[in-house]
Amino acid sequence: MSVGQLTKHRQLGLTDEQAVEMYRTMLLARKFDERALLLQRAGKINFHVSGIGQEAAQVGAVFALDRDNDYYLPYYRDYGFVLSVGMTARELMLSIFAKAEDPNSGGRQMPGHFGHRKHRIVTGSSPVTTQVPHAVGIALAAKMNRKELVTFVTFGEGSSNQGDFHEGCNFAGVHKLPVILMCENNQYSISVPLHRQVSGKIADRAIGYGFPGVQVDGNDPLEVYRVVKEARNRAIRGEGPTLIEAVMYRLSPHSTSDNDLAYRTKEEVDMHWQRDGLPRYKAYLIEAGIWSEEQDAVLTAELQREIKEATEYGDNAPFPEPDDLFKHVYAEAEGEE
Ligand SMILES: Cc1ncc(C[n+]2csc(CCOP(=O)(O)OP(=O)(O)O)c2C)c(N)n1
Ligand SMILES: [Mg+2]
Repeated sequence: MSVGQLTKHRQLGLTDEQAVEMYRTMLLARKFDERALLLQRAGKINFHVSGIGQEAAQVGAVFALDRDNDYYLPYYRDYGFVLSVGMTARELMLSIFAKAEDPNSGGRQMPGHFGHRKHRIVTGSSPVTTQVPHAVGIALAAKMNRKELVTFVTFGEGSSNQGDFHEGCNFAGVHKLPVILMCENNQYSISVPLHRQVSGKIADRAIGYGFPGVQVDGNDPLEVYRVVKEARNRAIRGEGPTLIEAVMYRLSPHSTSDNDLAYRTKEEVDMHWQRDGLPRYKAYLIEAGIWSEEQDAVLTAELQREIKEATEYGDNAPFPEPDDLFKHVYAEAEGEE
């Protein structure tokens, strides 16, 4: 690596501490995910949708945003995303164990349906890409109220064929709204490979709506940071939306209910493990002289403890009361709590 490449994070305006913090968050997301898969196999939780292989883009993107003001509309694989915004491993565990204290939905929603009022993480719905028009609407409100913020929304490449995506893009383009749309292109929509989903480039779709579309290496957190930062600056200047296509690979099966080797080969999956963004970024930090194998061992042990404590907390926490079933679903009659 050249000297320039070794100080890339500094050139982008990140301190050494922030660059390491990004790595810590990526690793925490990975450890959470691995534990969730184990818990599902052990019969402790019912279901898990893994985000393994997508952490680099998720974390790189959120670090480029304003975590005190921006609005966040993640999709179901976004553990690295929501941990970067400020959710904790304990909160994610409460969600997968479906416990009353789960901040996402009080244990009522399927896991992966993130929502956290304090962090402005906006709760989503199960039909894919419905979060895009929501993000566009919040961006419209921000523009009307002259608030200096952006909305950041993610979705899969398969989902970008849904009408909601196109309607949202068109409206956002016409009204030059401060919204950043990031497609996590992981090459599959359940069992359907990319070439059977779209014939063009996802990023090029932005041209049709009159705003820039950028393709970026989704395994490189610093590149994703760079393009999201640029997109945010554009949005704040009043120049409107940006579509970002982060190219990555879904290293896990679609969900714990999926047998991926029915439609892809082990060789293909193994090849993509070689491009995993997590060890690649660790190697960058070590070569840049701001990280070491010794520090990495200490961090790994610390995160294992954090995950263990979060798991025990989630496992032991009480389930929601049956009487709470309709809370936040129907309006309550006057006089009722
Ligand atoms: C409108 C709608 N159609 C179908 C589904 C079922 N479904 C859930 S996830 C998914 C695949 C989406 O693929 P992609 O957008 O590429 O995201 P990925 O799962 O690969 O991250 C489908 C078809 C759904 N939730 N909503
Ligand atoms: Mg996909």
